[in-house]
Amino acid sequence: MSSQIQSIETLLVDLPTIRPHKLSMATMATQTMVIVRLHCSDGIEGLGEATTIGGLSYGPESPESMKVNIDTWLGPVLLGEDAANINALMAKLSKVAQGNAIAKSALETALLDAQGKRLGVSVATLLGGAQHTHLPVLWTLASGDTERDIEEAQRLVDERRHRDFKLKIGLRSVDQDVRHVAAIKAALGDNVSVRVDVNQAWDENTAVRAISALQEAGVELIEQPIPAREHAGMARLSRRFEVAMLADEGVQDSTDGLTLISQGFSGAFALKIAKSGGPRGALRLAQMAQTAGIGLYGGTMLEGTIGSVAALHAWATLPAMAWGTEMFGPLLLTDDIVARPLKFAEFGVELPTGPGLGVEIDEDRLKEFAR
Ligand code: MUC
Ligand code: MG
Repeated sequence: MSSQIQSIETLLVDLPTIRPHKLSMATMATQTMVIVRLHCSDGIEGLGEATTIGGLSYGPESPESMKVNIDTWLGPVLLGEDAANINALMAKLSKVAQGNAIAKSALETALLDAQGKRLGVSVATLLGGAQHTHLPVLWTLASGDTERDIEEAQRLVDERRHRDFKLKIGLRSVDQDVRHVAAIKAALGDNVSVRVDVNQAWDENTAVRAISALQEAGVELIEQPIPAREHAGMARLSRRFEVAMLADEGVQDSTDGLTLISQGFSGAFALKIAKSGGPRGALRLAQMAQTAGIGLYGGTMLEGTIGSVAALHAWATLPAMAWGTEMFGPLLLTDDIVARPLKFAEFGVELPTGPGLGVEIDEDRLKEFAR
């Protein structure tokens, strides 16, 4: 029996963060997500999430523009179509809309969730099958205060919640940043991994100076030190240093992946379903990375539970990722809009079992936080 897409609802949801989250381009006190509810003629609902960071400061889509674009352009072309044919539906979306990767990712997630529920299988099963049910998760230290970051990290290590930490730098001077990172690494010791994310804040000369000092301090991974478009620069930095480079904003999808690989980049790619227009696009990039010997990292746009779970189903289908994942988004928020929160323990998270995403909305909470 076929099922048609009947209606697509979008809601802006604002959730406060547990503390200010300071990135080089924005300080977050709330996270805004666009929640997609896709209703099908067989009574099945698919859930999706479109989330970015800091309004328009991270990328060209804002929460408000994603809602308008789904309501006006993307959603209407799916109405009345066969809900089960995700290939055909996503091809239709690429035809009517350039870009808009995050909005497309939310719709693809909702289609996968609905189809999984229809067949009684998890999204990971739809994507070929999970190879893991527990995935490692790091934590980002971004309070802006060195002592507070050290206390936060030590508590999380003691609780066995996280043992890998990413530090957000690039807002202050290189000397201040290096002192901050080195103090944290020295305090936490050799049993934890310390990485930095510069979010494109440096030019290449500054990056060379800073990375030498960070390598000396024991940092293990340098994420997006220079602007996203500077693929050749990223390739040069990856060859110059022993410490590994991680491409994030510079590798949105497999097209960017191909450019970086052909320029001689080595290191790792941060996969994000939001950057690649959905879980399937992120897996296409992962396959290219594996072919080229590039390490994998499961990245987040600081999504809430729905978006994080969608990514986890995709990452679970891959071989163990060299750099783990950062799917901690729900833990950065004071509240949640789902009935059963994700289980974070033993330095990682458990993959929900489905059907579909395996996530259920808490309607009261959703009402409370919907704009
Ligand atoms: C980014 O650029 O990686 C991921 C973790 C975090 O704290 O910020 C994000 C965005
Ligand atoms: Mg990043």
